[in-house]
Amino acid sequence: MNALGLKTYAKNTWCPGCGNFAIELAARQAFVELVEEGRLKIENLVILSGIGCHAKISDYLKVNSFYSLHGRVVAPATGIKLANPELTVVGFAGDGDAYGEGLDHLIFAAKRNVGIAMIIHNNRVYGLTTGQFTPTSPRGFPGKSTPKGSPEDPINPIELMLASGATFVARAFSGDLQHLKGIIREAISHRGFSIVDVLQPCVTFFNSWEFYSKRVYDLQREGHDASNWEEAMRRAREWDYGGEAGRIPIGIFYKAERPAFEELVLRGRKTRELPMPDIGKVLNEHV
Ligand SMILES: Cc1ncc(C[n+]2csc(CCOP(=O)(O)OP(=O)(O)O)c2C)c(N)n1
Ligand code: SF4
Ligand SMILES: [Mg+2]
Repeated sequence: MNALGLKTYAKNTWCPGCGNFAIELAARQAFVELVEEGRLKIENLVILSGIGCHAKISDYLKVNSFYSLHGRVVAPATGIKLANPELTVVGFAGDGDAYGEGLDHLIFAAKRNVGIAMIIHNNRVYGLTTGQFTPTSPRGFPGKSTPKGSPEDPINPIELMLASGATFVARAFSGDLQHLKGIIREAISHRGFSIVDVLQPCVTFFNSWEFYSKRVYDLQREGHDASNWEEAMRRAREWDYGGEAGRIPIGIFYKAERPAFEELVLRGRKTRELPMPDIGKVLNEHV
């Protein structure tokens, strides 16, 4: 299999220079490598996306896909994983999508350790709806809905995911393709819930290429111990997603082994082997 084989014929409408291109390419290369290594069956892969510029990845990748609603990637991803735990389920979501509208789903998936990988296209802006602020926009961000500058401080999704019990928490930068691909591979291969916050410049509404390029450094190259939760939290606090920054860590903050939600719920059984209620009877009794 080659990476070009996983491209569709859909016309790509992302703006030239958008960080989404690198995320799509890195994911496609990661899928192909995992297939070639015998660690993934392409027919068992399901991707999901929300609504936004990022979501067009479902149009561009020739794999099983589900185009969901804004903020609703995690819920159907969880349902798909529970319905057939043999599937590899990868959700692609925007920052407005995952950290705003759908935040509660994300927190509960982390808490439960549902076996899905979430890749967040974090451009820190609503791209598709032309430039409103999101939960990760810095204070003072002059978006369309905040022309005088957002008065709010951003949330730090790395801290939030660590506090929610996520067993794989990473950050990548779409300006470092090889590193991003490696992190996506690790996230997909992880047992349980994994999240990768990808710093993705939106060249049209929040061009952060230079800001990130000058500041990112690789946690793993600096010997970070990803099994140490307290140390992960300390590294997460090196940058708060504000406008000012010294260095910005990328790589795996935290990784732990815990049984996945579907293993605990299904206990080795396939969903179709579980006793199913007679839906007609239930409806007749309650409607
Ligand atoms: C339930 C719902 N709320 C709001 C919208 C309108 N809407 C569509 S895309 C979008 C913003 C997308 O931003 P983000 O999730 O950050 O994705 P990006 O476009 O930046 O990739 C919004 C608010 C919608 N389609 N559905
Ligand atoms: S508006 Fe921003 S996020 Fe959307 S395609 Fe253009 S550069 Fe990318
Ligand atoms: Mg966005």
